[in-house]
Formats: sequence, C-alpha cells, structure tokens
Amino acid sequence: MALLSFERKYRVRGGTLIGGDLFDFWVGPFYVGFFGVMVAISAALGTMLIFAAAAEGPTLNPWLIDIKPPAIENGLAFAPLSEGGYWQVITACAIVAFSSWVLRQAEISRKLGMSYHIPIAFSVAVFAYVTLVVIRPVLMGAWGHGFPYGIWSHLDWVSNTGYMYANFHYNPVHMLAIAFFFTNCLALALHGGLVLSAVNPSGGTDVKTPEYEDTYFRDFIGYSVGTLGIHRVGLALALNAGFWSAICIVISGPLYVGSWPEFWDFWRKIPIWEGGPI
Ligand code: UQ2
Repeated sequence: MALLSFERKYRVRGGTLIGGDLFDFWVGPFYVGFFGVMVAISAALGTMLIFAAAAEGPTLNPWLIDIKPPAIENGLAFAPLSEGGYWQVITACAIVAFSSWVLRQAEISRKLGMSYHIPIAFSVAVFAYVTLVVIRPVLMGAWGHGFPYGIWSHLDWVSNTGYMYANFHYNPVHMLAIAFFFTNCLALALHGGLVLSAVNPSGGTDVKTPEYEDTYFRDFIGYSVGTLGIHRVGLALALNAGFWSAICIVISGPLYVGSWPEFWDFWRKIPIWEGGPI
C-alpha cells in the first residue's frame, strides 16, 4: 500500500486513552493526543527549570552545571528551590514527561492496532530512572540519595555511590545486568551483520532471502533462532539489561549495606567446607 493511502487509512479518530477527540490530531508528521500536550508542557517546564536552577550559579559551563538534590538532612520533605527544590520539581516534571511519553506511545499503538511492545520497553527505561530518583531515595529516607543533574556531577555520583559499597563490580545483580548489556551487544552485532550481509551484498550480486540467513547460522553453529526469534531475543536482552540495572542499585542501601566484595564471604561459610583449607 502506498504511503499516502496508508496514512489515509490509519490517520483516523480513535484509540485515545483519555480526552476523546479533543487532542486527537497531528501536527505535521507528529501525533499529538492528550499525552502529547502533557509531554510538551512538562518537558518545556522541566527544561526551563533546569535553566533557572543553572542561572543561580556558580557556573554556566555546560559541563559543570550541577543541580543538586536536597541535603540528606532534609529527609523526604519539600526543600526551598535553591536548596534542592529545583531538583525536586525538575524530577517531577521529568516523571510526568516520561510517563506521558509512554502513554502517547500506547495511544499510537492502539490507533495502528499494534501490540504494546514499544511502550512496555520504554517503561523499563523509565522504571530505571524512577528507581534512581524516587524508589531508592524513598526507601533510604532522603531525596538527597537521588543523583544530581549535571554532566560531570552525575559521573561523580556514580563513582562515589559505587565506592560506598567498596567495589560495585562485586554486586551479583550488577554482574547480571552487565552480562545482559554485553549479550545485547553481541546479539545486535550478529543481527546487524547478518541482515546487512544478506541485503547489501557486493555490487552486481543478488540480495539474499531469509533462507540464506537461517542457513548461514545452521552452517555456522547448527542453529538459527529465526528472523522473528532474533527480535524476541534482542528485546528480552535489552529489557533485562535495564531491569537488572535498576534492581542492582535499589538493593544497594535498602537491602544490603557494606561491601559487595564481602558479600561473597557467604561462600566460604557454607557448612560442607567451612573450616576446611580454604
Ligand atoms: C538468526 C536469524 C536472524 C539473526 C540472527 C540469527 C535467520 C535475521 C543474529 C542468529 C542468532 C542466534 C543463533 C541467537 C543468538 C542468541 C544470543 C543470546 C546472542 O538465526 O534468523 O535473523 O539476525
């Protein structure tokens, strides 16, 4: 179906979750909807608040701007704007914008009669962010445990937070998340390489069909996961990477304090070899 007649077919009313027909229209190529309006308002407000907070100084160097959460002593209370209040309102704007973005994706899925894979996938990224700035700070009793909004300062936060647990690489859930990131990289490299090798072969030769792709992997490792399957594998790997990243940080503090290297001492204490030569 030609693009123009396809657009006439799907650019129709309906599928909205809220607001009925009110914002059920497009601006150029972009679907708006109630959640498009919510994104526009909250993203604009949040961005302006970032500029307002940055304007209070001490620097306007883009690399060094640092919008800090309230001090730990502030607990879970509202803070004055210049003492972490900006961070709190910016965080609220971000969560409204990200959630509205999820729901706008869902509305577009509904309009097209598609499944909800994209909003579900993006929700995992939003969950990881909310874990860092809301769930973990609330479990630890202070907004001050959230990460600061700054290019340099958020790196310092990651480093300092890691060292609070001596060496974060010994966190088993951090290991799991990294294993998913690496495997995701492997899968996307295999997939990108395979598809390009089939559909973009050397000049003058024919584009190859999916049978060639299957046969390549059957010759190579005796197994092809299939053209649909590789996308299931990829999505599952990507979502697990984000999900376990959130879990690995939310257990650090609320569930486990102290050093991650020492966590592994449980292994030495297993009764069948406890007291033995190791
Ligand atoms: C495949 C297939 C594709 C692919 C890829 C494979 C024809 C175009 C990459 C091979 C993938 C396998 C064997 C699974 C890899 C699993 C992990 C966890 C890395 O068979 O079908 O479609 O792109």
